Amino acid sequence: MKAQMWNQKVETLPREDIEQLQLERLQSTLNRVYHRVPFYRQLFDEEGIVPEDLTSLSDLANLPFTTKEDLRRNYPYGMFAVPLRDIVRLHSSTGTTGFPTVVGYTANDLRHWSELTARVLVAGGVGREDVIQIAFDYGMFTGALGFHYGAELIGATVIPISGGNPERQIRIMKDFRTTGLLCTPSYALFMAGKMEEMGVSPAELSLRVGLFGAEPWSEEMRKRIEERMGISATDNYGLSEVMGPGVSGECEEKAGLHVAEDHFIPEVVDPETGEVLPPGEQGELVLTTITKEALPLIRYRTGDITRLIYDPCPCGRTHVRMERVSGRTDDMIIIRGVNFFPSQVESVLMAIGGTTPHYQLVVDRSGVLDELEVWVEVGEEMFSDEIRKLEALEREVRDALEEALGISVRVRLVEPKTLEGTSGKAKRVIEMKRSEL
Ligand code: DLL
Repeated sequence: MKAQMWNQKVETLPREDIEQLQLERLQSTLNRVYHRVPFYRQLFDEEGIVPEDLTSLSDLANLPFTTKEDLRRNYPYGMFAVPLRDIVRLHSSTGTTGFPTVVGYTANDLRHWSELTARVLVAGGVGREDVIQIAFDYGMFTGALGFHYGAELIGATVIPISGGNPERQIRIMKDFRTTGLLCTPSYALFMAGKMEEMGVSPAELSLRVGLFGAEPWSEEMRKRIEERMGISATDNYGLSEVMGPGVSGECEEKAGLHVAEDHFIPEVVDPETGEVLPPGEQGELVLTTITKEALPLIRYRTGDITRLIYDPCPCGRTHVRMERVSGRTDDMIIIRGVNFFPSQVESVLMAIGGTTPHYQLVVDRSGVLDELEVWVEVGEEMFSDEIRKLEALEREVRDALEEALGISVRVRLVEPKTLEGTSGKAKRVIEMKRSEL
């Protein structure tokens, strides 16, 4: 069967045509930022670069990066390339460090954004007959409103329920015959648990597909969600600075997320040296926007670790795929010289029975040696069981983690409902001093 696409012509453009389009749009973006954003004018002047220097896509590698720090320094509107009267929407991200960055959109930017979320929604199996429950938080976060307008553009029925109140979410899901759920993967799993508690089986719902994203998650977590909710789940990626959701999303092949290459140019660089890596190598994703009017960004360092897959996708889309994001450069944990991401711990935990999907990593750096303690919530049945069984489970989890990570790990099994999720992004890592443990 032919894959469903929102914009077949653009999504299947031959590579040559994509690259020609990218070059033209990049040249005009460079011109615009040089003449309209003092930050870029100064940066280019310092490096002796004029926009006309860029004559091929490979010249992009010679341009300087833009970082989150640059956005912060120019807070709130310093990086905008249009006057405030042309901005029709603002969003912001608090970020992990709590200092906000502000992002703006012109009317055209919003049209493009809806087009791009429509594409990933259709790729994820959504059509005009669907009833879509958007359980991302509405507000300054880009997740809910970004998908909202794409879903309306398709003609789907939107339930703008926002995050929170899982019992109500499930009741509405049942009564309104929701067919598509949109939220963070951790919240989806949390709701799956609530459904079981409420005695609502997937067969009583009309749910068919789930579009999840906004935080890293593992293949094992996808399987758990699909099984427990009886749906097909796809991964969706984006970031507010660059636009929000819609930057890339999986198709029904579930083997990488197609990047909207007619709007963004992706590169993967070595996070240490900034060198562009050969196709297929893992590194930090760098994105350049080539259609954005309000906040164009040149070579923005996303901090997200992935690789680019240029092999043709069986779905027929020609836009390059990025592998699911394994973590952020600033989320990488280094314990006694061993580097890993929380998502690797998640893969191990999800494969073990008796635990719930809720976990947290507590990193203690106060002693001579850094220690990792993994808190895992135990299922109701298990918790009411004998202590001997709990001890066996604790050993099983510890052995599996030690084998996978190659370091010693302390495991703490915690009572059901200790680590329950919220509708926002899951907080997986806590750095603590020993006195706080
Ligand atoms: O999280 C936009 C979004 C909303 C994407 C809904 C998908 C669905 P921010 O709040 O600015 O924007 O956070 C962006 O979240 O740099 C990644 O580190 C992480 N992230 C987003 N999507 C994924 C994903 C939205 N599918 C930051 N897998 C990004 C892993 C993701 N990490």
